[in-house]
Parts: sequence; C-alpha cells; structure tokens
Amino acid sequence: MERIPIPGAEIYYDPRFLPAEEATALFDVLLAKCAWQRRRSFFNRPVPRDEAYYGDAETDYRYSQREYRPLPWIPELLALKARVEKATPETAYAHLGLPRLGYNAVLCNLYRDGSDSVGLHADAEPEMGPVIASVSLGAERLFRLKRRDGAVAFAERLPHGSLLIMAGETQKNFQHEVPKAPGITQPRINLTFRYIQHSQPIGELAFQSPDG
Ligand SMILES: O=C(O)CCC(=O)C(=O)O
Repeated sequence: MERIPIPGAEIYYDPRFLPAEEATALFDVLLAKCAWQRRRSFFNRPVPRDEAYYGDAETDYRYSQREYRPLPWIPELLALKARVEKATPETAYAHLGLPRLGYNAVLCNLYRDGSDSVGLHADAEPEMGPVIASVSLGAERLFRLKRRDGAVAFAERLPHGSLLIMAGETQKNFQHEVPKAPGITQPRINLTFRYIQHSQPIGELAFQSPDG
C-alpha cells in the first residue's frame, strides 16, 4: 500500500485493492445480504445513509447518541476482514507501539445515491482503536480529510474496490466526510473496519511488556 504524505496524518491507500469483478460481486452480495437500517440522529432526523454493523461480541459502542450493537459476522465480511488485515502495513501499529490488533468489527454504510452522505466527523470514540480501514464499492464518491482548522488535506473520489487506511494521529488531527453529490444516481457501499475494546483504553496497550 502507498503511504500518502500528509503532515500530522498517517494514510495508506490502494486504489486497486480488489479486482473490479470481485468488487462487483461483493457489492451485489452485501447490498442484498446486509441488514440495512436507517437510524435516526440526535435530533430525531433520519441519518442520510443506511447502516449495518457486524462484529465480535462486545464490540458495541455509542456514537452521536446512537447505539451500535454488532450482528454476527457474515462469511463475506469475515473473509474480507482477513484480507484487509493482511494488507494493513505493520508500520500502522508499530508507529503507535501497538501489537498488530487487526479488526473486530465493521460498520457498513450504504449511500443510495448522491443525496446520501456522511458529515464531517472523526472516528475517535475512546473504545475505538486508532487504525481504521475503509473499503469502497460501487459509485465513486468524494472522500475529504480536513484539518481541524478546516483546510482540506486529502480529497479523492474513492474508486470501486479501493482500500484506504487511517492510522497514527489522523483521528486526533483531522476529520473526514463524504459530502452530498447531486448528479450521482448510483449506490455506493463503504465498509469501515475497526478495532473496539472496552476493558482497557487502547493507548494503554502500547508499551506493555510481553508478560503483562
Ligand atoms: O463512506 C466513507 O468513505 C466514510 C465512512 C465514515 O466516515 C464512517 O463510517 O465513519
């Protein structure tokens, strides 16, 4: 994977992670199989995308007053998780002094067309690990990474089958978004693999000796 040089961020990107045919087959399966749900936001307005959350037991978390409880993994997501883990560079963990934690949950987002979006946010809940891997399938949509002062540091129309990894201090120093895109009529699925741990803040996993 290529590292994108952005001061203060650690971004790895492979625009051709999955071959097109495989990405299309996966898109079709997930569109049909995932338990898509349109949740309501804090203000009781529908969130502008459908979501489905899968993971190991005890990977539940709260975001913006919404409760995410994992559904049991489906085989296609589990198989993709293994490939994403393999593709995640060792340095993503080594730079943080962390062992190779991998991923234990995935948030699936379905953007039906350009009227669906995700607003500017960081994936920085205390129980969330700092390495987050995002696979895109279907229509290309603009993904923007902005510094906390609003300056755009990375803007890319993420292609069908691409993999983008955010690591290091990215969530602390930046926010990201997929803005509305009038004119896009085709759907997009995004799969965001995460590592959730409740028992011990992730930062405290660093610098531990092997025997505890
Ligand atoms: O759809 C994307 O590319 C980003 C999704 C996202 O930001 C999230 O799930 O937190």
